Amino acid sequence: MLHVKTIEGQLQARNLKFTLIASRFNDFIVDRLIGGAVDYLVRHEARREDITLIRVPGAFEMPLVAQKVARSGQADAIICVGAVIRGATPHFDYVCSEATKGIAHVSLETGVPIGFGLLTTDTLEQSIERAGSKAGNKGVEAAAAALETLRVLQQL
Ligand code: INI
Repeated sequence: MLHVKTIEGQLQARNLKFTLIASRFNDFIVDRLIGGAVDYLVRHEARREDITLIRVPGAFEMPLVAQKVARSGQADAIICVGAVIRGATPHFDYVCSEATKGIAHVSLETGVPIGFGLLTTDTLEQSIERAGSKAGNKGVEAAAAALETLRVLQQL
């Protein structure tokens, strides 16, 4: 292991404010992602009253709402959770692409870290696997990434 000055984020969420942005589309999957994210933050000492949940219709609407939250200063970090599942038409590709690009753009434009917990899967089964079953819970991963990134940014 190289001995160099290393900056890394401590996973301590005390006194931090988080906003979760969650889509209603595929809500039975998304509810599991929300549960995972909230559970992670609370286990890392966030207070429940410091976690706000905003519901949006679908993944496409996430970037605009994230932009308003980020610009308002009401959240130290944002976590987007949703599920886009491929159907018979190209609609899936447009929704995924715009949601992903938009969320990345908002984070870069505002400097607010955004955990990306948007499932983009070919099948319903793949989404279920990533929402608290055999492939983990993407909501937990997104909350962890948002917290760690915020803690890194605070040191730069
Ligand atoms: N939105 C999702 O979040 N997941 C999906 O799987 C999905 N599909 O498949 O259509 C979806 N579409 C809705 C879209 O995000 C917008 O809410 C809608 O187009 C209205 O603007």
